[in-house]
Amino acid sequence: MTPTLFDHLEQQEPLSKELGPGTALLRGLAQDHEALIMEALFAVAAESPFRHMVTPGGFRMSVAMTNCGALGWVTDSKGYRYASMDPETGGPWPAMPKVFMDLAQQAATLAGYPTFIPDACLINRYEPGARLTLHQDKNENDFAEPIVSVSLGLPAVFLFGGLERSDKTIRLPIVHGDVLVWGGPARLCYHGINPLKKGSHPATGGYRFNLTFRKAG
Ligand code: MD3
Ligand code: FE
Repeated sequence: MTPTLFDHLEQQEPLSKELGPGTALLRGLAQDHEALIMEALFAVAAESPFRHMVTPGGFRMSVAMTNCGALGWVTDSKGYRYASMDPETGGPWPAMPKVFMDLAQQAATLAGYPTFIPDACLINRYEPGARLTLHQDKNENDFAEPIVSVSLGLPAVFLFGGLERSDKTIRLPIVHGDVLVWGGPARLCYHGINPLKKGSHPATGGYRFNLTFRKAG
């Protein structure tokens, strides 16, 4: 059955109890548009290809990344930042597809952030074994702005902690189509993704993709 607007609203309350105020888990919100989203994602990647960035510490990230929108997240020997140009192509990042913007704004509105206008969409591609170790997202200008995260393809275990790296983490299984909104007191919480398990998904093959929408500038 197709989820209704009301279903998504109803699901926010139990999640807020689990992850804290300011958050919302909109299970399956992206599913209705999965074909359009994947088509747009591959069009972005045709223009700005996925690449494994190397951190200032010299580590090659296991997650491959690209971006769309006015700003894109990058890391290199000089640090972590948002940039208006793709360092691989020398040109601007691809425009944010309308289906991305519409989904991000719908999710933000359902979560109580009706004025959210993202200017950056980081696209993460996970292959089996790829992971994101516990970190905070601190490269954006205004932490009052939420982050909207869209998961596609293979399932993952999301780790969600507190404001200190040493705080205890909870494990949240995330599947294709799930949309998470992180704002308010949760915005600066540590989080990560456990190593991806091997598998195959009809929409993405052997990968998991994650879109994170931010107002970075
Ligand atoms: C909780 N991406 O790109 S998205 C990232 O699935 C990132 O690729 C993960 O963490 C992924 O930085 C997780 C969920 C997420 C994003 C931002 C958050 C959770 C967050 C900011 C604060 C708290
Ligand atoms: Fe993050």
